[in-house]
Amino acid sequence: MQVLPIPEAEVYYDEHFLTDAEATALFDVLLTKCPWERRKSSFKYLVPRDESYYGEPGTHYTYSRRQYQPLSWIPELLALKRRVEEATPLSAYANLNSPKLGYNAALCNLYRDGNDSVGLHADAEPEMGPVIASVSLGAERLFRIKRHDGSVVFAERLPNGSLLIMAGKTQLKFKHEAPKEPGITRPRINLTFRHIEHN
Ligand SMILES: O=C(O)CCC(=O)C(=O)O
Repeated sequence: MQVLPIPEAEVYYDEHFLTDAEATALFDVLLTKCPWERRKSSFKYLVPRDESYYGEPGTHYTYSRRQYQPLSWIPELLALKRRVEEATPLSAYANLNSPKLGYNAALCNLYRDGNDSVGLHADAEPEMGPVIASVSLGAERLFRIKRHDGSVVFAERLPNGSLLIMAGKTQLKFKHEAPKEPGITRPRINLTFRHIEHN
């Protein structure tokens, strides 16, 4: 796991977290097992990707006026969550003066092809912890992290089986996106593990 040298951010990256074979097998299972849903955004347009949301009871949250109610973990996601927790460096929590909390929910995104995307945003809802771990499966897609002035600090195609963890003040000081890439015809699944806590 490498720490990316981005001043004011805290981003960890492992391009080969899962083997290609593991990642492809997981992709195939999730593609058929998750109840993918294309939901409406706050402006009544369809969000340009399909989603499924899993987690422990009580991990519901609202984003962009969409309510997310967790489905019960399926074994494949629970096993992956445990591996992601093991791979998450202790420093991600130590730097926050926090014990290692782990993850209690996962948002799954399915980008059916390059016309699907997620726009520039930060995951900074008050109930969402600052350590967010993102596993990519399937087609390689561009992932960018930008400062609020628009300057790009990270732009890489996240490969099948990679793990990228955003921690510290990354959600407060930066935004991230997976832009449209019309030439891409293959699907990609992205899983973001989060820690949701309501006070
Ligand atoms: O697909 C990705 O790599 C990013 C997903 C994302 O930003 C999110 O779920 O909040």
